[in-house]
Amino acid sequence: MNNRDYILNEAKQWVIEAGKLIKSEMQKPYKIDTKRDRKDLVTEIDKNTEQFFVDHITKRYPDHKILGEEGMGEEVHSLDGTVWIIDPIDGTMNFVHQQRFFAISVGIYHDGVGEIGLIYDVMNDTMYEGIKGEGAYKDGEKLAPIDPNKTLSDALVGLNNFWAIPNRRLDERKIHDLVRKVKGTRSYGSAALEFAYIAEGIIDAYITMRLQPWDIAAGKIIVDEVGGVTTRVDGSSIDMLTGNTVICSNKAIHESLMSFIQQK
Ligand code: 2AM
Ligand code: CA
Ligand code: CA
Ligand code: CA
Repeated sequence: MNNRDYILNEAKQWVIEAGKLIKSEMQKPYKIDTKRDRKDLVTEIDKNTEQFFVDHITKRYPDHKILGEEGMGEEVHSLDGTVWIIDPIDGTMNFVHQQRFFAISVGIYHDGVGEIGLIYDVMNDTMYEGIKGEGAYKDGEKLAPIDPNKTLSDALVGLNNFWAIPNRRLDERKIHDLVRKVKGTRSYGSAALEFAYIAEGIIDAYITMRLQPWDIAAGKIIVDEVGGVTTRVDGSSIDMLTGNTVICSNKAIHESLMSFIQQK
């Protein structure tokens, strides 16, 4: 991507502007709908924010493609060319119920390679960014590599609540064992922020059974830049066009988590 710095600066400006829009729209009444079930929320602010990005990107970069959670971009069937993978509000449940702990997530991929990742914690006005080959930053300060020596028993691990419920992918007794083994678990309700916290080194792993490309796209780029690993739970590569299981952590914890899940 030859004009990467230019795109980075523009993308960052749009993200900050979108954050301001969200902050002002959330002061007024807004419509809340459900998607798959009563726990899966979407608001008109999610949609308006995605539309904001689509309007800016298509005007400035008509040949770029946009894959967004709320479907305001076009259908994307390949990662050829430049693709913006956008979650306008990651953590909509937090947004609606808590008015905090949500993020804008923007990953920019070129021919399938993650070049720029932005995760913006709107209410804290905190910008995490990852630039392939250059590093990861929090509010402009370079983030240190994550601790490669930390092991599972020392780890604070992000988990989602459905781990507590019997599910077809995994025997929940394994999770009980995992919870016993690790140092602690956390459930933040925003996948993007869990990735950002791993990059920052304030949690050590994130494991979840189903995320979409827009939940992962920016986070993977940021975590890559501090030496973390993000794959599906069987160790295979993330597919940025479909749903994925996800493990994200340093290499050592990643291996422990994979064998924990695979053991009979
Ligand atoms: P969202 O808020 O953008 O929907 C916590 O539930 C995390 O999982 C959030 O990052 C949320 O993203 C994501 N998630 C993915 N699929 C979801 C679903 N079907 N219902 C609720 N959250 C989902
Ligand atoms: Ca959603
Ligand atoms: Ca999301
Ligand atoms: Ca979302």
